Amino acid sequence: STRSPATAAPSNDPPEQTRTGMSKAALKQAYIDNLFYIQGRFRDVASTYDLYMAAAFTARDRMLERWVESAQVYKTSHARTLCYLSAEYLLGPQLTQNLVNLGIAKVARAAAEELSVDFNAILEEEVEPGLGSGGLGRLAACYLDSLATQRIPAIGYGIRYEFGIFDQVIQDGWQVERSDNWLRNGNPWELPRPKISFAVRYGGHTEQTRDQEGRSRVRWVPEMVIKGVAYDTPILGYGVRNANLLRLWKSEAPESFDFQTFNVGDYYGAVHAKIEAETISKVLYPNDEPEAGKELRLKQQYFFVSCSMQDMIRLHRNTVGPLETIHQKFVVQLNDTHPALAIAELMRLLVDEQAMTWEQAWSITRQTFCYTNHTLLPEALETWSLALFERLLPRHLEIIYAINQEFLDQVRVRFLGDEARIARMSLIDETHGRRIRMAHLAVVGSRAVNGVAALHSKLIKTTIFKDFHELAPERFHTVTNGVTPRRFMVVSNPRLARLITATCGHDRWIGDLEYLRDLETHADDPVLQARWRQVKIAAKRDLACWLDHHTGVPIDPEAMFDIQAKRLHEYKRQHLKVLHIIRLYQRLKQDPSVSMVPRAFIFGGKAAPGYVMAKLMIKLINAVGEVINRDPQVNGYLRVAFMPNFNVKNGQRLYPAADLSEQISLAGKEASGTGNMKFSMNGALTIGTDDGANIEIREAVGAENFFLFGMTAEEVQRKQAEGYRPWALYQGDAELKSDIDLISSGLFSHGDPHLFRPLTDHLIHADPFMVLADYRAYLECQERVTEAYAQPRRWDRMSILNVARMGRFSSDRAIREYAERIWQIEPVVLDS
Ligand code: TH1
Repeated sequence: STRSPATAAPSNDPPEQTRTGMSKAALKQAYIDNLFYIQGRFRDVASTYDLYMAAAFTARDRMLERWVESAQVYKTSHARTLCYLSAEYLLGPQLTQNLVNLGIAKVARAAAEELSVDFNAILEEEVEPGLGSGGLGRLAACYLDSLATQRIPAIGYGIRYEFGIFDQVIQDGWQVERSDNWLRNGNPWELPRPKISFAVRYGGHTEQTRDQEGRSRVRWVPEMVIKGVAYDTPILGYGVRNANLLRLWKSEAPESFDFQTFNVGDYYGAVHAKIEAETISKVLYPNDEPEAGKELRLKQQYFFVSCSMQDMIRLHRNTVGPLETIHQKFVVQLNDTHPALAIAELMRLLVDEQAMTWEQAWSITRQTFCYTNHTLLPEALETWSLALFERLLPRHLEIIYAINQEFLDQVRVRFLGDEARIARMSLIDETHGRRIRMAHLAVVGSRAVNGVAALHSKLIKTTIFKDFHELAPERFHTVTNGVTPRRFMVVSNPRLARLITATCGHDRWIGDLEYLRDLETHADDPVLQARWRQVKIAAKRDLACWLDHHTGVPIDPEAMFDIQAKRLHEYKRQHLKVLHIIRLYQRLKQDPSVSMVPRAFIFGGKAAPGYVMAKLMIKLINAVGEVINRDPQVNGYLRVAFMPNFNVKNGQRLYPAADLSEQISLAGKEASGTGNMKFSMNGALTIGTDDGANIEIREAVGAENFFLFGMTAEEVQRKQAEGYRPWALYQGDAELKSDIDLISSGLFSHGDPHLFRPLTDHLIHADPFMVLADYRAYLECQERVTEAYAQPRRWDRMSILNVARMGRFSSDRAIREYAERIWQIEPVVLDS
């Protein structure tokens, strides 16, 4: 029998249920057991870390039960399965999320507290796996949650980076990067699978050979072979018993030593080979929109894609059988072009290793893949130099040539004699010194291509993929991004979740966000409005307290919390926000008697370590904050704080506390945005441009409940075609000029007029993201915001309606659209 090792009261549950029972008594027992048998501790000597681990294992045991059950049902059901390939997953803290999806968040907390465990303290102990850089990685995590919730059998494939996105600290106003050693204390959520491992090859050359039947074949003789080992993390759905799998690959040397090398005495060389293998999954590239050409990045991409495709073939063999049907069993979704090499790799596996004909392999491959594009920014479109590619993946280059030749032959027939078109569509770019265009490979090898918001999907069809759209319009789709309300409402804003549930009289909205509409009829109810305010102010108080503690900037919770939190990038225009702050500052300085709605400006976000301008923008924000926060003439009205290390955990502190959400990218540049959704779901109003998903959010919540400003994407295109001259705008607007001049005067840089010159000069002379062109419209729109905020009842109504109408932006809706329109995958219901 399972006797307790410690002192917990004996449980009343029948013994066979205590192991993973959900009652408070069972949870207490399990907690004590795990503390004892896994951490080797008893209550009195356990550290907060031990207590966290025991809680995590208590949750995990219960997750595994569902996981095994799902695996069994999926195996026998012949259900189609989605393989989601993504180089990034930004999961965030796991414990609360998993307790919510298990349906035991409340009782687990109660159980812990009866054992005198401070639950909030153990939550603070948790480190998050930062295996992504921004919206794209977080989107992948939201989709995992919704795939399970929508009962879609799915495997997420990716890389188990040993170091995720760097930790950001702010020193003297500058960003400083610290490495993220997230595995330091162990990871209770993953299960290593040493027996699930595959060889991955690099370099060398190819040879023509013949098989037994005399058919010609290609043999790849690599220069280096490494091993990928699977680490599995279970992913639960909400309100269902389905559990899916996140499988991340870690790179290792095939043997701990190359003994041949060792025996001839090259001990150092042998160890070096091991280190080289382990380097591949060592660290995440921290750029949100990548810089191209890094060899290790290409190695990483091929590494995880090769392991994943080999694993998919193995799973198909184990369950279904004939390889010819693999496209009926699996759909592979490519999260941007980072995994696009999977197309060439599947071809190689089918043709070279499984001896399939090229025609059949191509037909299967073309039916297997779907590709999501996430950006139009030219510098983010991945290309690889042919020379590098050939050196690392000689066989894949041959395959890509063959795909390209066949494809261009088709184009030639359709568009006779249009050589310019052929050159534009080729998988090889000959204009910038021969490079492989990964986006073209992804489009040619996929049966469906989609953008991530309506505007974005329209733009890809008229710009980067115009020729492809003309060739095969039926392959282009749109699926607007979504975010999971479990994490971004229930987990991060429990007070609001409780109020919504009480107001609606049910909590069905958590599993089907359209039910938030039940709030609409209460939008003018003064009782709800008063409670709504209380919930908001409580979240603001929490955030103010955190910011005071971590930045030393005291903020009045009564002030309007005006927040911009996202990666630092010129196209996202954090500097436009800064110009607004400087304008208000100058207005107050010029007329100290002027009265204002007090505002706290809060920023958060990381800059790519090599992006000099973005780092200078962080310094500018902090420098302006330093002057304003210190000046008693203005700091009753204005405060500026920069939250260090914006990640999922810290984001969860921001979204509930925002009154105003800043979504001010240049129209046409932000493919979708997802932070915009997270803020709005938590009752913030949006000030935003006509860009990405902002457009659809505005449609959903109503134009009267959204602060729109600035040029449209079309106006941007027109202005740029006419020749944009920021200098003229600078000269023509006295306030704009004086705001920029104040930066270059040295006021914010202890008298140094040079510090921010690169930034101000760039704005005045180039301004590629047209900050100056939208400046006036932005200021005017902010006046309307102030006016609305000064009328609390009106503001509350707008805030309630924003939440009530956000149902469409649940990732559940997005996943249902993918499943129905793109994947043709049916849910698998697990009963009991
Ligand atoms: C982001 C887009 O910028 C953002 O608008 C969108 O909401 C999000 O993806 C999810 O669709 C992107 N992140 C990356 C990251 C890399 C490369 C391209 C993009 S686009 C590394």
